[in-house]
Amino acid sequence: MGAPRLRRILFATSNARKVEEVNVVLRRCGFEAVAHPGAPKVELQSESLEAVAAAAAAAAYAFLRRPVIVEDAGLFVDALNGFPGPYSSYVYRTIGVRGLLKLLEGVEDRGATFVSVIALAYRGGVVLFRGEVRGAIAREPRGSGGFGFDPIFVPEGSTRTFAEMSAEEKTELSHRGAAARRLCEWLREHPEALE
Ligand code: ITT
Repeated sequence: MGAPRLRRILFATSNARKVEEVNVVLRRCGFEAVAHPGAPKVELQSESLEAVAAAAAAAAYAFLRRPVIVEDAGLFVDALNGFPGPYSSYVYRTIGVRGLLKLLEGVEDRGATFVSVIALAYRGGVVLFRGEVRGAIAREPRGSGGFGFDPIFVPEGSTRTFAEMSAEEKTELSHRGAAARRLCEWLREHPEALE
């Protein structure tokens, strides 16, 4: 007997790491996300991750005509009043990890929250799943795993950065893992959504 078949769901993203992490959770509950980087990327300019993810998912669904998930994530730093938050992708591409550390030079309050919002668009509309993790911004980058700001984020209860963890360990603790677990519960209750 082979392994039970996983039900596939399209994931409109250009970030292969996101797919890998979401799949750590989805595979356990009988689903598998498949990257679909070809869907048009509609990036609403908004301070709400929910609004960005929902608009992107609706646009991807209109294009693909198949159930699809989109994720929007951000790092909210307490001492910077939540910056870069919804602008994390842009900030990462412009000033990067080093630039963010520079903004926090001499700052004692290292608290931060990573937030993930997964939007599922299907025939019945758009459903949102949110996950968060509290943590601290390290004084310097450590580790080579993960992506983005992983080398400087130490989740609460750990001494290691996300970049010092395997994808499985990170997902156990991460914002994305939490959002994916919510998606998973919902899919179990609404299997017809993927038809
Ligand atoms: P998409 O194609 O899915 O949009 P993206 O990488 O541009 O991929 P986002 O728009 O959600 O993703 O950007 C969020 C940014 O926040 C991302 O570029 C990272 O710099 C950072 N980020 C989000 N989640 C992260 C995580 O788990 N670890 C480290 N950095 C993360």
